[in-house]
Amino acid sequence: YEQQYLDLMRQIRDTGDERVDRTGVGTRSVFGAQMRFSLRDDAVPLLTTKRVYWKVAVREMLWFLTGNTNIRPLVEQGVHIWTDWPLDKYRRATGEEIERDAFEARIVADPAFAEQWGDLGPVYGAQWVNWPRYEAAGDGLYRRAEQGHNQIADLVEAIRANPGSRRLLFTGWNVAEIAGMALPPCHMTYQFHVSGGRLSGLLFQRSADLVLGVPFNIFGLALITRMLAQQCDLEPGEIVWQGGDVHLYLNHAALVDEQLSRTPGGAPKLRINRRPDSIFDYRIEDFEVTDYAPQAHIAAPVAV
Ligand code: THF
Repeated sequence: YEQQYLDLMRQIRDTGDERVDRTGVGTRSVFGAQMRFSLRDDAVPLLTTKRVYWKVAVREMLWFLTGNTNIRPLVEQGVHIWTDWPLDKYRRATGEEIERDAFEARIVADPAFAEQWGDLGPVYGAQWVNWPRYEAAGDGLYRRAEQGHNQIADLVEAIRANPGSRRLLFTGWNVAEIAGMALPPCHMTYQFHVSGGRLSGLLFQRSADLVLGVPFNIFGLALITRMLAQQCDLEPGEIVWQGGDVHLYLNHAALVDEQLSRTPGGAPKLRINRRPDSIFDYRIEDFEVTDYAPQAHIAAPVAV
């Protein structure tokens, strides 16, 4: 299964268009790519040609499901993958050349500081579980309702009630709120499909950093599909990852060569050791990865 990822990586390295991107780092990219992975028998698409910190991806997914959009709960758990955006904003706004570690320490120590500087705007979680809903307030006016749409809760209900539906999806792409987001959603739309008692998941990702983001995003897709299947008493089927602009950052070139020189091995498995009462009640200890013996981690800089 991992060969699909490595083939895509090689294809972009060898044939991708070189273009200037938003971050100024520069990328090579192809437009439109698909990968499919089976989830049968607890199989999980975790790369073995480098270590992927899967618990970081689980913690991120559980954070999305809380609806929280502040990095504070992530940083408290030692998850640093969202720190660079608030840090960049803070540095620009204040001119203070604060180190990343010091910034994170302040986020954890000072709730008011975290509230002011740690929020990413209405990104993933906010849209997934609390998409703004408006109610009539008379005179043709509308006001924002206290409680928004919970797309995830609605999805669980919809899969249970109407598994043949072609509308089993949720999305983070809220056009009206994109301007307020630190970053518009990359992994933006998830769709699900039930066939023969098995639940499959598909992700459309508009922009895909193949080295850093995609290994997390395909694992995340497998994870949410497994959680939904468990909640809906279905067996896991397969996942389909669909990318729009799929790219390699030019400053990752040497790391890409290193990864492509490695041979994948093993068949990691994901076990969920408890069946929580709802999709919102999973905890990090519920997840276990076995048969995972990856090659060394490859550290790569993130383009902000
Ligand atoms: N921006 C860019 N340029 N790439 C991305 O992958 C990305 N994301 C999210 C938003 N913007 C992005 C942030 N997600 C890492 C992983 C996921 C991220 C951001 C960063 C990362 O640095 N991973 C390292 C270290 C992990 C760790 O130390 O825990 C890794 O090697 O995996 C795509 O969703």
